[in-house]
Amino acid sequence: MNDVAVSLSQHLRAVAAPTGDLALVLGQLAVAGKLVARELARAALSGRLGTTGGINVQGEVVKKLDLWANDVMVQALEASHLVCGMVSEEMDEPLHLPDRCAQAKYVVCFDPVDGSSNLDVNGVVGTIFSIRPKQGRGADHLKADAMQPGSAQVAAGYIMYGPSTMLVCAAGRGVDAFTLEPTIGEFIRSHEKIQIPSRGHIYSVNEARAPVWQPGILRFVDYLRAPDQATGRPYTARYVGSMVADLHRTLLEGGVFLYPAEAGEDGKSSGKLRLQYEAAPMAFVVEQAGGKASTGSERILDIHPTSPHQRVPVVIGSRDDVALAEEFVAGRH
Ligand code: FBP
Repeated sequence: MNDVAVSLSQHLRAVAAPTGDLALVLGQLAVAGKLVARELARAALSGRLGTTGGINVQGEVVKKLDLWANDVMVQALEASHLVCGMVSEEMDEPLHLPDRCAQAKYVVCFDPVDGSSNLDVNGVVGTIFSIRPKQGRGADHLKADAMQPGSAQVAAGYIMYGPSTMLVCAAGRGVDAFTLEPTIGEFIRSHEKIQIPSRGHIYSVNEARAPVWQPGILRFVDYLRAPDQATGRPYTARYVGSMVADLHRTLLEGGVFLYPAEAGEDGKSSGKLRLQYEAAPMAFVVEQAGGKASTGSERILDIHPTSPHQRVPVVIGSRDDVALAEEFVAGRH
């Protein structure tokens, strides 16, 4: 442990001054994270693994823990009295809390359990969150507030449920990570002002989808795999299948994580990952750590969403690696 243990709440008091409202909302997200971590640790014993049998608005099979964690997030954010709207992967429509509107300051978009395909195999999963300021009043404004571009975020991050539970957060003054100290139930700062290396040696992508990748991405990944000592190639490959886990490694060690656009009938022409509660919050974190986050041709934080569950292609990570990917997508390399 660091010689001076800095707790999350202490850190948030400093970064989220003067009102402390943002600190309160982030504190509630931390509480939700602790509850989800506890439930994950015993889900195989408490019968919470497996599916509900339902299909969500994305057409995906819903896991019991997806819904359970969604309820925990909603309750924790409601209890802050500072959130008047929520967008979640597990809720078809944005949730509006009219009775909170008067004093509320924020709209929160979140993915309660990211990497759900890892849940039943005891793999690493995460929770992703994105906080935008409330601009207007009433239900009509909620949609507009929830549709603000990523550049409007005031804070974003994720909670990773791995060998340790870690909360990684950016609130405008760099990126810090907090590890849950289970014996005291407190998030303690373990990584301060994280800076992503400008270039890495790892690429992370589901290569089984290569046949439907757009040509520029195919050539880029081929380039990374080609041996050339002078340019530090070949890169090696790592893919957990949970964006939180793959992004966290990329943040600490550098390199590039991709979920590109795809061609063809069943191809995911806009990629798979959702802008408001997967791509934009991760882009906010990575840019605050000195990295770059693109669709392959456009800065993710500049995209104005047209729907709460909109998907975007994702190329994110070390500045030089992502810039190179954009060169390949543009056909300049
Ligand atoms: P969920 O939020 O439904 O889990 O979907 C997102 C995700 O699991 C990401 O975490 C991950 O990067 C990607 O989908 C994996 O997709 P694929 O299985 O197609 O590689």
